[in-house]
Amino acid sequence: MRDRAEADLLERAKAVLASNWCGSYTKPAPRLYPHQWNWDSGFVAIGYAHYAPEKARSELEHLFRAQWRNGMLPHIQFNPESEGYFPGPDLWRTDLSPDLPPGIQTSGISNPPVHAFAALRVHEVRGDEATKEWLRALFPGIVASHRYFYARRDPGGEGLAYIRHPWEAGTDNSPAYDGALSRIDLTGVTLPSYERVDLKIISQAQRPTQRDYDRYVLLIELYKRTGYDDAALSAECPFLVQDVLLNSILCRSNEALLEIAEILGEDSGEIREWEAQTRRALDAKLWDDETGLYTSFDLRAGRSLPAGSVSGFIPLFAGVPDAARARRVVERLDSPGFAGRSGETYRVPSYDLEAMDFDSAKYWRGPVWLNMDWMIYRGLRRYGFDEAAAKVRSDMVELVSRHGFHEYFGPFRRPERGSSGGLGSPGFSWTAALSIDLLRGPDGR
Ligand code: 2M8
Repeated sequence: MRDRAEADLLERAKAVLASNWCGSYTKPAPRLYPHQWNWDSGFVAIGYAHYAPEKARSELEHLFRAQWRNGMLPHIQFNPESEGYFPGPDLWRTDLSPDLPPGIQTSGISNPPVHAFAALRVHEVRGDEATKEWLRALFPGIVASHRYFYARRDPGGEGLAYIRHPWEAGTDNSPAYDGALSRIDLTGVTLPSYERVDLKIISQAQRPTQRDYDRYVLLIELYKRTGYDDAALSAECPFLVQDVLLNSILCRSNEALLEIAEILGEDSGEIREWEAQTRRALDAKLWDDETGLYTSFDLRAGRSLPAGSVSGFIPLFAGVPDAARARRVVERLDSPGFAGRSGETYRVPSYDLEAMDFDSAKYWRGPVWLNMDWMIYRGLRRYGFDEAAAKVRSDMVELVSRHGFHEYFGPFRRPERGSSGGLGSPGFSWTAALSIDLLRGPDGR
């Protein structure tokens, strides 16, 4: 902890988590997201590790109750007592799947598997017997969730899992997906009628468009028609993307699982194979030499998606690039597209500022997200880019000190160039939790 101001910030971050705590897990935001979200909970557990270990443990225990029989960890576990979110269980109808666990309502897609590195971080911070026993109990579920990606989402056996919905990567309306989504033809399609509850809470200027939502809903209709059958969806789903963010996180979590297996004295043969294969495939297939950034691959079109998303920096967090390639990635981070021409932006905008489809207010099309910053910060430290890491850290601290723990932030320091300040929901859990980790350290990889 560096000074008094940071100590105050820490207390304010804890207050955000306290008010979003739901008894056994933490909702991502007070009104906008009233259920339990998968990758949010992983990040949140990291924050609790520093001062409320029982909550850190409960967060992931509660999440894994919703794990499907095929190993998939759904992206939302619905709280039957909470209303006011679309799409809810009535649209998802995951009871049509034979894999849904009894008595639980969930969505029918997954999320980036952050849980192994999150659980390892909790163990690193605590280092006690209770945490080790908790890790032991979580281990088989986490392994099964990785196995699901390899068994059901990698039909070519490449070591790269595909997403079948933008919500699975969590970077929902990133311009990177526009081309792939535009192939979902809406003409003549009758969708169930629905109401965008999000727009009652947050301005349309900061949320995905109606057309985006129509496509999101259409994909869910397709899943229901197949009874959530992954083999059928591999053949039929118009949106199949080997996502660079999800696979980088899978890769970092494989690495963490190897460490956990070692701590627990568990067998790690299968994990070792996943780890090596995904690391190699990411570096070979998802590297874009022209732009010096990693990017996702559109399996339906058989080509790479445009490389301009903040997700392209996350391979650093997983230690994927060699030293020379890592230097190129950092050059890109310092380029006008991500750093601005005269330091007018906060690190790191979610999309290239100089791209046509950049939008400084619209969710994953430009604003800064602190979970991305946290992973990039740790990635930079891992490679020894300490100065670049320090810049990311000080921008993170400045953003939350000035504006509070928002869901995302306008990337500009001053409003003349575009959006500036806190955006989306205030009181956002992962922003608070990862700020706690950043402020409390100790710094690790
Ligand atoms: C956002 O996504 C949800 C759908 O899952 C939404 O817009 O309703 C994304 O930012 C996602 O990454 C995040 O996990 C979720 C909850 O914070 O909100």
